[in-house]
Amino acid sequence: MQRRAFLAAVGGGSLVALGGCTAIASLTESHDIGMSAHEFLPDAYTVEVGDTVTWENTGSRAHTVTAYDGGQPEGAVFFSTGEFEGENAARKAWYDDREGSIYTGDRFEHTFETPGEHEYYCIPHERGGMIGRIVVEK
Ligand SMILES: [Cu+2]
Repeated sequence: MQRRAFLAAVGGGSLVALGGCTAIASLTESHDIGMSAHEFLPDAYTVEVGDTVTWENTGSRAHTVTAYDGGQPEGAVFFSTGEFEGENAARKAWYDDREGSIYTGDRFEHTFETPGEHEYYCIPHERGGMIGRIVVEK
């Protein structure tokens, strides 16, 4: 009786361990959008309402993900690294203190609840064309 209970516990333990490995493996591969030195990869990405998009800085320079206030569908929630209230606040914080920057290996995620096109950019590399778009379908 006791031996059987012990074996059952060991069996359960290895299942948990395997589950842990799987979780770690998927964590390292689970971004949707990467970032090179001056681009979002890919720069256009389509999801469905309620989906969460994960960005990861896969490059070596600091970047931001900053929504354009004027580039969102009606009623959409503003999104940005640093979780600012709006684009002006995000820009000011970045120019003042580099707030909102994400560095190599850092991630940012946002859940899109409003259908339509969401335009965003990286504050330091906007002029270099680091601009992206999330298309949210119903
Ligand atoms: Cu950038």
